[in-house]
Amino acid sequence: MSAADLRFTILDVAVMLGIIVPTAIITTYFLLRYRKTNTNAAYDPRWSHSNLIELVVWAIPLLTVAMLGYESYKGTYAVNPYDPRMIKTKTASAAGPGHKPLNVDVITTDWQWLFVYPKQHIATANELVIPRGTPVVFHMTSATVVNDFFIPNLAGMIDIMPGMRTKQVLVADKIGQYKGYSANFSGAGFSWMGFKTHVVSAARFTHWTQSIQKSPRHMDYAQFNKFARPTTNIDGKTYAFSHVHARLFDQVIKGVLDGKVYTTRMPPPGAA
Ligand SMILES: [Cu+2]
Repeated sequence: MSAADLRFTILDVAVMLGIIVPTAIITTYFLLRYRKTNTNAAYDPRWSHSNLIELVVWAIPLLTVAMLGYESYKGTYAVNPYDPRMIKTKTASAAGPGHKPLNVDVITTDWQWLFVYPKQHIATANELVIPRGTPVVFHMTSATVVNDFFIPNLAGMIDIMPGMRTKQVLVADKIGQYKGYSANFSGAGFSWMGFKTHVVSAARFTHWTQSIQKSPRHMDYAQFNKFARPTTNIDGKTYAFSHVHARLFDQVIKGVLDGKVYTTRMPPPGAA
């Protein structure tokens, strides 16, 4: 990730210089050569076309667009989460052979994030913890409307659709805390629909999963139906669950396909 960032920064600067430097040189040359006091320049009132100028003003933008187009094309395929080669190369380059990717099911509600670690039987709300150098495969769905999974410094935007599955893959190089949020406006609680992403060492991650496995809060489908009721201003609040039902993700999808709607109980009219 950081190597790619550096490469693209260098490319960006090179492309900008490729436009600015020739423009500055040509502008200076024209100002000097065609100034009023220069009597050496030929006077040509019937001039209308120059192949050299055409070449310069077309070649630079065409080369720029071609180069950026090629890089975008390559970049798009390099981060395709549906390409199995991507996981394999990431696994091999990250933690060495034999290191299996970590699966995380992401379920969005109005307006919270539930991260289920199916193998560890744990889940967290509004907080994601992942080990450094391990490929993480996200399977994502929404219990309500379309949301958009986005951790700007780790993973690109991926739409999460109700009743459907989408995927994202990432490997985090650096230990630290990263901001994640939904990039799709989805109503009243949207402003607080953020989540912290903690990238920790593999040892700390194991320790963390073990401590969450002792959490007194459990998460099954009945519990999820309470959790998924619309709630606003959960800013900063995180929850951890143990004994998470293994097929919760599929149950949520089935619920949406069956037309399940999560409603908030409204106070009766006139009540303060
Ligand atoms: Cu989107």
